[in-house]
Amino acid sequence: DDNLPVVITTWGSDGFEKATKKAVDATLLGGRMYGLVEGLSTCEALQCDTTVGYGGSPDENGETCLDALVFDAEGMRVGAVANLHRIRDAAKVAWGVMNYTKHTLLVGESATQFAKSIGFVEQELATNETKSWIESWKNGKCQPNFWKNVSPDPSSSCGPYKPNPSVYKYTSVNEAGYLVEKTNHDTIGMVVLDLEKKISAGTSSNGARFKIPGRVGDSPVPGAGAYANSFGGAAATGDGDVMMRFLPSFYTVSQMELGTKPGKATTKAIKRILAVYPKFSGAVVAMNSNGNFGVACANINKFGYNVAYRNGTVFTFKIACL
Ligand code: SD4
Repeated sequence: DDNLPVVITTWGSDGFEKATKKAVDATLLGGRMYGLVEGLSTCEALQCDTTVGYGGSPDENGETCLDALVFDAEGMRVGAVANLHRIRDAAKVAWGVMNYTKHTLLVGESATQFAKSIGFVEQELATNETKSWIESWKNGKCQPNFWKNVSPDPSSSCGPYKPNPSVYKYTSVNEAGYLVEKTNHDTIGMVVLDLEKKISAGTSSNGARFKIPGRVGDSPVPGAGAYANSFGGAAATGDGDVMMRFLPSFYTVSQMELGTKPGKATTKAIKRILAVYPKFSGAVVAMNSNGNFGVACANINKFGYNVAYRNGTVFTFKIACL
């Protein structure tokens, strides 16, 4: 097929587009896993919308930690890292977990030690920007932290903290009780179909702003952030604390396996979540082994995604959400 490889990714802004194109080029050179990892790494290096890679989503302590997942449908080989500290290349470390271990998911400081053992170098993930965010956020002191769902202690002069709405444009509270930042763009989720019509899928993310330290999102969880098998692949973005309760990527791929078209499969996956959490915000992108793709989203004002082909074209679509 002259169009192969084909790559689909979440979010329609510049860095994500570049990552999508890079994934196609790298897949041509080195196959679907190389393409996937190079694509995800491109977003990490470009700090796509500051939601991928270093310099984004500081936790309560001001530290940025990374989540990533890589999934090869061939042989169902999977590697992931969660809450990775001080290492910028989360997708490559996830690939290392897949290639060099029999494990699937490594977490926290231990994931950092593993990364160092295979040659990655520790670097600070905070930037002047994230330091200023955390300072502004702390200035909303003595108010409830929405991630904690607790009341403030009026006698305390500092935390638990709350984001400063005027700074961060937080506009609503989602069904799980968390603040939703309507203007934010998120996680890169990617599905690659290579020259042999084999599929890889994966994610890279720095998670959620001002999260409780140790929080892990959906992105590194197989079946939640991404999933792939010989029938198709899917990847998700959005409110990971809610999404990981529904395994939307697994659900979407399972639907495609039953013969459902990608668009319908993603819609069903999103609707299952909306049935319980009507204000949930997120999206699923999917592609089947024929190269047909589909996308569904909820409560995002025009969700963007990218599709890139072998001839170098990248299409960025914006769609209305449920
Ligand atoms: C997470 N799903 O950590 C990721 C990030 C994201 O909206 O896409 N946030 O929850």
